[in-house]
Amino acid sequence: MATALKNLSDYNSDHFVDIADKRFGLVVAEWNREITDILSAGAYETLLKHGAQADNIFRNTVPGSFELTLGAQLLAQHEEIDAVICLGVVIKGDTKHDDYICHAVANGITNVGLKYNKPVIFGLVTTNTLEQAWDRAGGKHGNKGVEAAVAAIQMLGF
Ligand code: RBF
Repeated sequence: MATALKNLSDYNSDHFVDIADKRFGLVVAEWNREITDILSAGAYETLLKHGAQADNIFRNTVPGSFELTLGAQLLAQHEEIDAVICLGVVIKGDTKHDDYICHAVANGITNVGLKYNKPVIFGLVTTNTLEQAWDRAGGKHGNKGVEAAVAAIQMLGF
């Protein structure tokens, strides 16, 4: 597969903008929480590592990934929030629920970002199996929470 093992977890931070005074919203889905907690920790630690202040990171949970859009909007609407990071895990099942959820979130958070003119990052891990999700939460495909935080920082420097 062309994208095998390609990820942003090995990023180059040389040109990162100063985020010491930036405020971040983290929206984390509680569905598959054992995995989303790891994504969330990865994002949080990455923001701190690159200079964000703990007091400037506002973490909120929503029941499932479908609610990430509203959670993002409730944070993004505040002028003082500079970027929002959405984190969730959607695993394919016997029905098409995953399609509906993923498309809704992709469209929804895109619209929130465009409406408020600020980065709203898509940190939704969408996999066929639980194992593939673990691979993306600190496993062989890195930690997508880390990558989501990196994407937020990169966009703040745009
Ligand atoms: N939320 C997730 O974050 N990940 C899932 O894999 C997931 N699977 C779901 C499967 C079904 C059949 C349903 C009904 C909901 C699922 N949800 C999942 C929850 C969804 O995102 C949302 O929280 C609920 O549908 C309430 O709006």
